[in-house]
Amino acid sequence: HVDVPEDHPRYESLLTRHRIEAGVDKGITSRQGLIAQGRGEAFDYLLGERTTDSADAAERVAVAHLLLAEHAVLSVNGNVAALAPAETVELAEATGADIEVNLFNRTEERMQAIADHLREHGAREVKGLTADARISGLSHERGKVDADGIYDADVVLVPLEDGDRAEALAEMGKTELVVDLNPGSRSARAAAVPIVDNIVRALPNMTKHAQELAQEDEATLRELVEGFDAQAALDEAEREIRTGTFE
Ligand code: PTJ
Repeated sequence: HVDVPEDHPRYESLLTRHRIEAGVDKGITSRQGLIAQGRGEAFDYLLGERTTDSADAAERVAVAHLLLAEHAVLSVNGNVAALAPAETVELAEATGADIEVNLFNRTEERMQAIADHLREHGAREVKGLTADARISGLSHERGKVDADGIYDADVVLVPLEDGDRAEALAEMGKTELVVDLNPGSRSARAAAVPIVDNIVRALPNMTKHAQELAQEDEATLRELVEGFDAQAALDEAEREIRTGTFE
């Protein structure tokens, strides 16, 4: 139970914080996830806790990638599972992507708890538990993935990812879509499409774009993808942070 007054200026942020706490209690989120959330909140505050125009544009391009993919996978960690389980399932349905649990601090208990949690929120198939392939360039535990999941994917959405793993996935030649509130993070810089937005806003907005873009032909989607400039998106996010007015 949460008692957050709806007129509190940080209402959404306090609710989000509570979801992460509940995730830790349920064995879904790691304790490090609490620290990651705090970092994210600081950037979100500086961005005005809204989806900027440039983040919205990046979300639309990311969806075009997911729709054009041979095999798209949405990677889920302990923070994403706690914050937006149903929203993850909805985006997967809208784009035909697979869902794979992929943890930075992998434990079998947390893998299982997250897979169960996603199924409770409507996921039909959850990958990640087989762990019969490796991301090259990472230590054993950190590199575990499914052969018919992330290993095989051409396009991967990795929200709130650790920098080393984001770089290793990019080096494997995958088109990486990263959601990260810090435009200076190595993950955001390694991405083909950096999305500087809160995961709780990014996922539903991407599903909305997917519903629109599903009507478009392949040429239109390719044009969207080719017109995107990752560096310009990062620069724009930085500019928003520097010039924002804070409440
Ligand atoms: O569940 P696991 O074991 O896979 O671990 C997940 C965490 C997030 C703990 C792990 O990947 C980690 O330690 O990540 P980092 O290195 O702290 O990076 C997380 C990044 O996500 C930081 O740049 C944060 O600013 C950003 N971030 C945090 N919360 C959000 C966010 N970005 C978008 N939305 C958020 N809600």
